[in-house]
Amino acid sequence: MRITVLTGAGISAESGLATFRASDGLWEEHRIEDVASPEGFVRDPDLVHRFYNDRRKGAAAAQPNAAHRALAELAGRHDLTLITQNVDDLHERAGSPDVIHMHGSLSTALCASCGHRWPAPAEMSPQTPCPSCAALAARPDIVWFGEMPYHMERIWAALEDCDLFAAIGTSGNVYPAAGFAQHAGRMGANCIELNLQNSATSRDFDHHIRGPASETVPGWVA
Ligand code: BV8
Repeated sequence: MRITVLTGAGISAESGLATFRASDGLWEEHRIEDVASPEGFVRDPDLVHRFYNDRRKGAAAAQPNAAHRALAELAGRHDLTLITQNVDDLHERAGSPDVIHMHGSLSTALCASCGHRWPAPAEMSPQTPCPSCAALAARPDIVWFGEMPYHMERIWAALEDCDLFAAIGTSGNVYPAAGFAQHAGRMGANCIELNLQNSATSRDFDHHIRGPASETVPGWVA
């Protein structure tokens, strides 16, 4: 059976990483849309680097939970495509072999001048030079609002080919990810939503499993 899974911030909540909704979309009284945006980066690159340095530190201190581990184990038994909206590396550290980070990753830095990518240092700043072209144009390798998510061709193919689509811990507020269940369902997939509560797109799913991911995901993959 071909399975495509999409995860959101809710799968990392029990690892101690705040979700966007839980933080009321705020970080240090800044609206996340203002920080996680190209305009926000141009306006105040130091603030945006601090925001991601903070999250990079939090992610490094967090541990994968039973939900991350259950998905890693599932990859060993089924044809699984794992797509995440999350920028942490908890899926990789739980053992998932191939994680599609559609919104980028805290683990890499990107040079806005030459496009070079390299392992992100713990602390980035506007003074972080690109190791390839030496320009002071380093940015977090994150997809901000208004930017094109990564790996979309591969993602559309996985949505169109799968027999089962599962969304775990996502509020269904951000597109194009929020439209994935509808797309997969139209192409014949059975869609299941694992979440604490209803999301903005619960109507797009055939089944709903309610509860914390660290309990529901291991039960679902068993
Ligand atoms: C694009 C990286 C086009 C940053 C992120 C109007 C209509 C439709 C679309 C738009 C529109 N206006 C603008 C748009 C487009 C926009 C968008 O969708 N805006 C929204 C606000 C309306 N989208 C974009 O800009 C995207 N790009 O459209 O590009 C384009 C086309 C061509 C060329 C160029 C461009 C890019 C969006 C990416 C933004 N970057 N992340 C960072 O992380 O710092 S988004 C970020 O927020 C996350 O990645 C994630 O996607 C989103 C948060 O969502 P969730 O992961 O769902 O987290 P949330 O906190 O919301 O929910 C947590 C859930 O977990 C809840 O349901 C909760 O119940 C559950 N939960 C909690 N605890 C648990 C749990 N579940 C289980 N167990 C638990 N323990």
